[in-house]
Amino acid sequence: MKALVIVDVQNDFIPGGALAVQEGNTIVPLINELQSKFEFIVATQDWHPADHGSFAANHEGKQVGEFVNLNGVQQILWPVHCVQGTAGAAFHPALETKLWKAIFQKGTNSLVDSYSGFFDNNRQGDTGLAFYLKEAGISELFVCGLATDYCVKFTVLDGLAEGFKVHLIADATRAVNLQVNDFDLALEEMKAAGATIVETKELRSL
Ligand code: VGL
Ligand code: ZN
Repeated sequence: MKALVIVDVQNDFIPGGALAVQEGNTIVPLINELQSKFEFIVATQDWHPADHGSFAANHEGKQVGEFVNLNGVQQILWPVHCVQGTAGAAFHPALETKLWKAIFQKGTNSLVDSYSGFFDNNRQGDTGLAFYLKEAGISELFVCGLATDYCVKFTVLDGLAEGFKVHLIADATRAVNLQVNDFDLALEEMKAAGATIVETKELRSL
């Protein structure tokens, strides 16, 4: 059975938010349309404690975009974003949520970042998403959301590593694009790992 996985469509990743992804808002109507095609929908939510180690503000003298060593893992520093319980961490207000089976929160351990909806970046922490999907008989994932070059990409790669067939719904994602071609590079990386790239319009007939 197939599932739609909606990654991090939260206010802080929308223009006006703390870690705004350009055009992040434009995917919301597409994702709402896609939801009507799926019987099984889950979402992930970036959900950091205020003292999270990925925030530049928590490293004296460090700026956004610089790197630190966080518990042995190289970590790029982000603005403070998606702090638990804040408006920035809430889902986009126009995003339909009532059909969701479950929400998987990630990035809750201050000592490690978690781009993937499945595991922390050092793979120590497990959100339970893989087990949950397998228990439900899901074998095929359709992934959309924010951001293509970080949380979407790592969710796709871990989904493949966990043995799921994975499709990226490319037009229902947007990238941070720290470098201008990061969206394209992320797509290449996902394809090389075994993901299929699809567009919303190909799913309209499902
Ligand atoms: C994300 C950077 C930091 C994402 C989350 O959702 O892609 N990116 N935290
Ligand atoms: Zn984050």
